Amino acid sequence: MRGPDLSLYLVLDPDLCRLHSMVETARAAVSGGATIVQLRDKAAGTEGLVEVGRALKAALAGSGVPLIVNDDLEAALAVEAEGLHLGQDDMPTGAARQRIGRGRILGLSVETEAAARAVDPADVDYVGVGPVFATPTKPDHKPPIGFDGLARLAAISPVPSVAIGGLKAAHVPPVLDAGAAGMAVVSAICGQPDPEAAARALSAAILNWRTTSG
Ligand code: TZP
Ligand code: MG
Repeated sequence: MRGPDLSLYLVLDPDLCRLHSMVETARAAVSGGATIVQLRDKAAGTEGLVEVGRALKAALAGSGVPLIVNDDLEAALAVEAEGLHLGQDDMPTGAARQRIGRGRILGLSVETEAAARAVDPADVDYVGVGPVFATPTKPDHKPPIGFDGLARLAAISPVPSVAIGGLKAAHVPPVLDAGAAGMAVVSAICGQPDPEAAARALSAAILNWRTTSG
């Protein structure tokens, strides 16, 4: 199976998305070119995730854009999301793979070289690498790794990498030059006055990089 298109990866945050709601933000971002969407709500609990996850799944139906649920395997299964994203402190990826089956996408956050080396490509489809920059969106983030760190971790990782952390449209060239398959953003889309236009600008920068350097 070919992997998902990771190039413009929207991570939804309920607080930052307040202006347009997570569902409306996702819909707008997909119209603008987002290729994959993650529901990340640390405060929701499984029931809350399932409720908004179902609404997101309905909003994305027919778009071909996969929905990934962060942290919560039970919610991902209940929503029939296309995938699950885990961090280093969440359940082991082997156990997660067993539960979600082969047909779903499994992502893993990686912040260190040791963690990148430990990724098992039999279980993990992509890694989220970062934070590239410090970001107020995730107050408890690990030390920023910069573009050099991103390049190192992307080279070590046996599966495609998505860069995350403080990234804006201007960062598309250095992110893709570093070997990442895509860029994940929260605040560059969530809470923007026009999330569709924000996604379109990011998408255009990715297309431009591909035609000039890719
Ligand atoms: N993981 C590492 S940084 C981050 C996550 C979820 C937040 C990125 O948010 P933003 O607003 O794109 O900097
Ligand atoms: Mg997690």
